[in-house]
Amino acid sequence: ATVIRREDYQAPAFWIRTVDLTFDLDPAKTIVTSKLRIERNPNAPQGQALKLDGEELTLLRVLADGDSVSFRHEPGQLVIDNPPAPDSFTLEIRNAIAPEKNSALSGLYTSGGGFFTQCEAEGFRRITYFLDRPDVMAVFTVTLRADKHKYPVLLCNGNLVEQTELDHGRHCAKWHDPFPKPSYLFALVGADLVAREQRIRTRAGKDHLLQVYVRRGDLDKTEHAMNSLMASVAWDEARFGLSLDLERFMIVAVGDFNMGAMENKGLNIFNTKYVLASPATATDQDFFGIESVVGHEYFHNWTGNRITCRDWFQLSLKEGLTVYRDQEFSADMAGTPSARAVRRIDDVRGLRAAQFPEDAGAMAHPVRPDSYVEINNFYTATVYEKGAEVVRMMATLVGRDGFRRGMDLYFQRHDGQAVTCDDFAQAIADANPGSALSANLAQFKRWYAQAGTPTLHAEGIYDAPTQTFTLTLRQTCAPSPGQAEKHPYVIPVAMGLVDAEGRALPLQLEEEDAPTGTERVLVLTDGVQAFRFVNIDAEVVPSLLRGLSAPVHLRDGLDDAALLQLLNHDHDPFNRWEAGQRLALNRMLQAVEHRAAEAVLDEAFVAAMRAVLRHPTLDAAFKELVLTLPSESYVAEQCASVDPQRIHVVRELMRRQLAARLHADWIWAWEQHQVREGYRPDAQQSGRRALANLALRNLVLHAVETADPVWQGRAYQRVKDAAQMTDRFGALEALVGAHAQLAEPALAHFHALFADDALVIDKWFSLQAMAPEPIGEGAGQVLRRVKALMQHPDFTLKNPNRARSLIGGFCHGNPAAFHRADAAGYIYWADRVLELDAINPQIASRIARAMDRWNHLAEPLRSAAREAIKRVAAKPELSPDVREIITKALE
Ligand code: HT7
Ligand code: ZN
Repeated sequence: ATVIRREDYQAPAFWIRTVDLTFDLDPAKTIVTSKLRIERNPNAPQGQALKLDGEELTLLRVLADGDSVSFRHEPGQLVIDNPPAPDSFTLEIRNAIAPEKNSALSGLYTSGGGFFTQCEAEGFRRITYFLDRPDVMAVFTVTLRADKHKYPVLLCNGNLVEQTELDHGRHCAKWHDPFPKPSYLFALVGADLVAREQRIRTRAGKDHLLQVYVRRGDLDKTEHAMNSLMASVAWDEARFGLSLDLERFMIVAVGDFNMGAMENKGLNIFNTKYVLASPATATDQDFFGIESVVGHEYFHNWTGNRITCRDWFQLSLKEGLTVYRDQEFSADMAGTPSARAVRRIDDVRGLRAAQFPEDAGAMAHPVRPDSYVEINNFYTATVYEKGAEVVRMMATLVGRDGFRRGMDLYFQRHDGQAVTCDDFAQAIADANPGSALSANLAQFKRWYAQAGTPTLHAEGIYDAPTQTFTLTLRQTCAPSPGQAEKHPYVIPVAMGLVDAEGRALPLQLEEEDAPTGTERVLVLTDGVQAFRFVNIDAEVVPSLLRGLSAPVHLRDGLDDAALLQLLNHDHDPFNRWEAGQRLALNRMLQAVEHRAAEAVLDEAFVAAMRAVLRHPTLDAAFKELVLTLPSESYVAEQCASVDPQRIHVVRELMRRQLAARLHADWIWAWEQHQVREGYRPDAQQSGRRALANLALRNLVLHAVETADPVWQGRAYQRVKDAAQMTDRFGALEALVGAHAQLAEPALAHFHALFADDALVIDKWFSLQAMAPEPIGEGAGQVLRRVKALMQHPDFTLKNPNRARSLIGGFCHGNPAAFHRADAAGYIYWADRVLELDAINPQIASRIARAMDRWNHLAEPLRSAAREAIKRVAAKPELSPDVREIITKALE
């Protein structure tokens, strides 16, 4: 396999300034004619051949300045050794492609009878020969020709400049995008679609047309996507002064799509999952996902499109920054400080569930990777979510206004360019001279260069006679693949000190004249540093790393009493939640370690949970987060040698105890949190529904234990007659999660109700794939069901959403059912990876990553896992995507 290295970057020998493309669209044979205006790059070594990228193309003709020119093929490239001598020349290429055969969904492909494209990262080379790299930016003019009856809508980036009728029932549309762009932002759509339209006038006083295109019959599910788009436009203007730069901004939904959505200039293409929603078919979480992905793709218009990446190693330049922006957007949309905290907790849960394990496993890599084989494998939680944390830390170090100044400078310097992560960090620092960021910029940038999650060790000592509290902070970071030694990071530690009465103490370091408030950010730059707080008149508990101010593990040694104090009193809601999770986690880890048969929960913990649940002022959404036990995979991450079965048993037993011992409280919670007004997917209503659904899960679980039919019957009734999906699906989850007898009829009823709605049927598949394995008897039940579901008429491997729902749900989302001593889960995994790889390597390699952490499994799982990975590795004709993942797993 060819390894691409960051250090080998070279500017291209040629630029492509303009592209004139014509598509004669046909599913079996589309003809692409491309006219490229090419210029030599005077700053590159002269005399180089022109090497255009191309994959799976049938070349029909090549002309240079209208004449034939000699060319040859190298793997993946068309080489013109002697391009015309002038500094600029025109190259005309004609080639054919077969969109209907494109099951990888990269390049031009068909879905639901229409044409769609996906070009990031390297899909454009599957359309025509090109310098398919992000630092080559060209102005595109595109003519689309297709059968009018089958493909009445013909869309491309930019502005529609011409529409004409052609012979033989065909029609033609010509589009021009005035903004130079890299090929990965190219898109076209030719399909039978309808659009929701909205005209807006922005703060900047310009008029724009917003459109959301969907299949006929789905228009009633586009209101939320359109509202989210309008909110995104308004937010980016208000928060960052960034206005929409196009007359027309289009979103198109497609049912076959490899990821969530794609930010093509002016023509975003979305997985239907992130567009279509009605209260009857989508949950609050789905509504939230749409808002966040619509925001994310829209925000890319500036962070990604106007300023793009010099090379793919800089991917986090656009992705980390844009995730940070979408997280801030969602937090602002949530409204209240408490709702903001709920958003942050949710983001941190995602980071810990996906990125921390990645950073500790076979695929660990820096936010700015140093090498790759297949760039598609690097659209990772590290590049996205840890990248966003790196941007968040910069914002913490320079403050909100300072970050805005930095962003302004970034656009002033680099608008229209393809740049690096260094350029971004430099702009933020230069706009904030005197900040902790600019003082430590070179060291701060280790966050881009070093892989692995550092650990922050903290020890606080209170000295009553001198009324001082000395906090000693120390950092370590374990080696990761290829990086044996780590150097200290710059770690912003947001913190406060909380006394037994819950007072937040004024914070004054000994070298300061006066306190600076009750919350501050300490900046750890050395391996070890001590901070001495003065005038501390009582014993305090340090509340550290508030809001997870850095993506690190915290080891502060707080005992139960201290954690209870924070759970009850911390002014920071994030750390309040964190304290509750740590209390639960400690109990789970103890039970896992001591193999206690029952793992009985102590009264102090149960009482603390009850106090939160019954708290008079805390928000329902926050309560739901506190009362949800840490996930099995999060518990696994804390274990040196992982026994997923054992963790599952412990968590299930604890769930049952909380269900039993808080029974009256769950009834109260259920009754108090019913939402009777009309449906709104906002923070307040969704929080109430989330807590009511958690209560129902507990009530049904207890009912099954005690053979009480009432709550099972209530849940079943809800599956039948709930007015919206959040409650209907919540009730179905409660029955399935408790192995209630009524689960089967409920599943059947649910399927019958939504048989025609692909996105709802995806939920139906994934719920069963992720159902808890029954404890004791019945192990293997979930895998048997998953295998049976693969034979279901609704199942297909070709649709990524469907494959992810069932196979991804099982392999990634159900550790106890997947990791089995008889290796049946691993055999299933290997078979599916191989099967999927022949269809869609990107989807196969995502499933392959379910084994990233095999090395941490307890025996006999570890050996069985290695055998399964070796079996995949032994297959000679693996895609580079899967080969890279499997090779790294075995290293
Ligand atoms: N920038 C996009 C990343 C992407 C992608 C999207 C859809 C299909 C395949 C893809 N490969 C890479 C999505 C985003 O981060 O906004
Ligand atoms: Zn993105």
